[in-house]
Amino acid sequence: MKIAFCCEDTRPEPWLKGLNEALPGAEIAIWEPGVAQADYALVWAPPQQFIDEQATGLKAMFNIGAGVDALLPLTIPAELPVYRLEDAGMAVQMAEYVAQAVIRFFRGLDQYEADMAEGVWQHQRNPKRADYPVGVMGLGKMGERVAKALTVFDFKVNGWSRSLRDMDGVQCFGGMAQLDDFLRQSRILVNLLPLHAETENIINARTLALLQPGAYVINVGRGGHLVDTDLIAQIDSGHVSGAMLDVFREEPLPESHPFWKQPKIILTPHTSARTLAADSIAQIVGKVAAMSRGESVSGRVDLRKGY
Ligand code: NDP
Ligand code: OXD
Repeated sequence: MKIAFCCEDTRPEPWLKGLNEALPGAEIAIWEPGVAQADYALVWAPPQQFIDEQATGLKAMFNIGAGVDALLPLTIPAELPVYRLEDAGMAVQMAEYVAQAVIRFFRGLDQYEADMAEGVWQHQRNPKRADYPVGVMGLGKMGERVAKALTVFDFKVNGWSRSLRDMDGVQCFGGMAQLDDFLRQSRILVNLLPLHAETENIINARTLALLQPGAYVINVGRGGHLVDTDLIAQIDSGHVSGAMLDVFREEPLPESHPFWKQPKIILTPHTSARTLAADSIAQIVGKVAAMSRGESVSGRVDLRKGY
């Protein structure tokens, strides 16, 4: 079996070592133009040239991330099965990250940190949990885990997805027709949508204005979901009280970007849920084995839908 590894900006060593250990006898090589045809490929943001050279001969292509937005601009043959990572150790990290951000906003920890840095010993008024309903956009592998984690802290949790879901302890909303109701009933907005044509720029002046006053935004989906200037305007107007952002239209975030200078925005460098090589390899190798037994495999991407 031949496996091609074509993952921009990814340190290949742990992947090659892990794949060699999991698949002794397989030939695993970093893709470069002109190399022999592979049977399977692991990709992250591959160039079109990789698709043109390899795609028609591949049995399957595995995206080593949950989001496949980097594949959407490419021309990929419809018959090539493309799979994405399903959780693979990322959902628990996402739940940690979002829970800490929600709790930070709810408990006013930024203010306490600022006070303590100034030597000020002072209590704020006790916040009321009921005043901080959280809305999670996207209830897939990440969003579901996040929504459930927040219910453990007794937050009122709303969830929005394309199709209407039914989740214990979460008030679910489905489709564009219910987006505005979902937003009106939420104060802290968590974005865990995939980025595609229907979701691009979805966090904008109109949708932010529908959130309850003193809103917060936690963007862990993709930078392209958020209209940056609209967030800054809503913070300046006082309608949005703060944000924690992990993903950006351009990464690394350019030095000149106004987010760096906005004290009410906390930034992290696309790190809310890191891809874990060992867990990801175990999932991919399990899927390759299932395919070779002729079994159906979950996590296939519908490139027309965009996720
Ligand atoms: P899933 O495919 O499992 O879930 C996607 C969810 O979004 C589904 O609930 C889906 O609805 C919903 N959705 C998609 N399109 C729409 C739409 N047009 N309107 C309403 N709902 C929609 O994805 P994951 O949970 O695995 O990952 C989600 C995203 O999180 C990734 O695409 C990636 O961008 C981001 N991510 C970010 C990471 C980071 O480190 N910052 C790490 C990992 C992921 P339905 O259930 O009806 O299909
Ligand atoms: C992913 C990511 O999509 O890390 O998996 O952003």
